[in-house]
Amino acid sequence: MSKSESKPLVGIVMGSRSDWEVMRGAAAVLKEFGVACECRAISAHRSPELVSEYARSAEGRGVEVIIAAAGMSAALPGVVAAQTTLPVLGVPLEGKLLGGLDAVLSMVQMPGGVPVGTLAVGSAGAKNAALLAVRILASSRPELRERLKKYQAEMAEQIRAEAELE
Ligand code: RP5
Repeated sequence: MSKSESKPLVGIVMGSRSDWEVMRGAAAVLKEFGVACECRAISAHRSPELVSEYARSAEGRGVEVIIAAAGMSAALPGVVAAQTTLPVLGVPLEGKLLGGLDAVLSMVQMPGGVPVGTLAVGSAGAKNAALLAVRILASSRPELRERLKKYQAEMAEQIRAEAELE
């Protein structure tokens, strides 16, 4: 991917601006890979029309993958997935009561026919959603595939270098 390509290929949406602290981690990973993204706080419950507008227009703007994060009664990924054929990656976020289990249960109970690929809760999920988005994009972009291989190799090398505890 050339550094000059600035058209957003990934859309990151979240249910509230309060989710940005975690989800900026996804944007950071995409930046590391030179993948442009657009980030929006839109709520399935508080602004349903805005979510529809977003989901229905994303493909036309050139977006290829949508990452959708939400906490509590986490409807956003499913509502987005219902209105697009783009792959939707769901990131459950921690709420105040159940540590994110509530959001996990919302996302993994999508009815057949409306797929949402659900990641881990919180910052690990945000990071992995971005990496999974890069893997999806890499299927038709060999340069991204090479960057992913380098990323994995460097990660393993860092673990090897720090493996010894005593
Ligand atoms: C969800 O409710 C959002 O995704 C957020 O995680 C949670 C709380 O939102 P705020 O009350 O902080 O706006 O819809």
